[in-house]
Formats: sequence, C-alpha cells, structure tokens
Amino acid sequence: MGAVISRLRKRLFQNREVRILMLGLDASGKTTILYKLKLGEIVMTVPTIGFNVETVEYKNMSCSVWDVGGQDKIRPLWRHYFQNTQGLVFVVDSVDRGRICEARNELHRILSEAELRNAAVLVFANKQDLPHSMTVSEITTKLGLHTLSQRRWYIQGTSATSGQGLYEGFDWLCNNIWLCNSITNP
Ligand code: G3D
Ligand code: MG
Repeated sequence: MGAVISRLRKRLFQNREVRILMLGLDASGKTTILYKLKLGEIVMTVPTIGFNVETVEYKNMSCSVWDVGGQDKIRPLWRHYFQNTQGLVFVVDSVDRGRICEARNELHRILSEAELRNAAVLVFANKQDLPHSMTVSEITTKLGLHTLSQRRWYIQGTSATSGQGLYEGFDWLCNNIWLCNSITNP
C-alpha cells in the first residue's frame, strides 16, 4: 500500500497546480483519508463561526477538506474555496443509511455552484469494510449520480482505514483533471 500511495502522490502532483476539495457529511472518513495519504502537514482552521477546514499543501497541490450539512449560515463562505477547483472528492459513509438523503442533497447543492461547473467529481463510497454497508451501485442510485449529465464523475468503493480503493479513485481523478487541463490549456 505504501508504494501504491507514493506512486499516486507522484502522479497527482507532477508539474501542475491542482486544487482539490474533499467534502462530505461529518464522520464519513475525510480526515482518515487525508492521514492515509500522508501528503504533508494537515493544518486545521477553526474560525469563530465554526467552519472547520483542514488543508494540506503538497508540492503544487492544495486540498481543502470540510464537513458539509446543516450549515446554511456559512454557505456563502464556501465560494472562497470553490474558485479554481479542478477536482471534487465527495465522501459518503456507506453504512449511514439514515443520512444518505442528506448527503445527496448536499452533493447536488454543491454541484450547482457555478465555480464547480468544470470540476471532475469523485465519490468515495467509504467504509465498505463494515458489515451491511450499502453497495456502490445502491449509493450511485441514492445519490442520483446518473442524473449528472455532462459531468465527469466516478464512484469508488473504499475503506479509508486500510487504504483500499483510494488509489483507484484518485487515479481516475488525476487522469480526468489532466484531461480537462489539456482541453482548456492545450
Ligand atoms: P470525517 O473527517 O469525515 O468527519 P473521520 O471522518 O475521518 O474522522 O472518520 C470518522 C470515523 O470513521 C473514525 O472513527 C474513523 O476511524 C472511521 N472510519 C473512517 N473511514 C473508515 C473506513 O473506511 N472503515 C471503517 N471501519 N471506519 C472508518 P472513530 O472511531 O475514530 O470516530
Ligand atoms: Mg474530519
């Protein structure tokens, strides 16, 4: 797994500026993913309004991570992070059937933001190692991913604690970010 992750880091961050957002409901596994990737120091910002953002700067990559859900007051602040985002990683807890609808609503709300129009979307159906987790295809349907027309999206089952699936997912993301960059900056 270590070699795979180091290969992934090389691929993701060669020669280009990449801005990635990783979002999801709380406890879906975002922080665990960050630590698994070991991209560098994780900086936590906790402004008074209660908007916790973790950021990692790694070479020419910046990754901002935060929890979404039930935070209407701070939504206007999101825009600051949305600008120039090439990749969105949306993390879902595959066991949390009670909040899959909320996850869907948040995802679609985020995707309606103009600044994210061109961002490639990677969904991690996380915690696949746990019994009774929803399958990738069930989550695809429940999130309404098939309704995302004209959007590059991909869903990957993962277990952030073991690292399983993370490489495959990010591999898709960086291929699609590159594809997009080479179309817009030939
Ligand atoms: P968040 O940053 O999205 O809020 P965290 O979520 O990364 O803090 O993870 C929340 C809890 O889920 C953590 O457990 C973490 O270990 C666990 N977790 C994350 N990913 C997986 C996974 O793929 N499989 C399993 N089994 N657990 C996972 P604790 O107990 O520390 O709260
Ligand atoms: Mg967290």
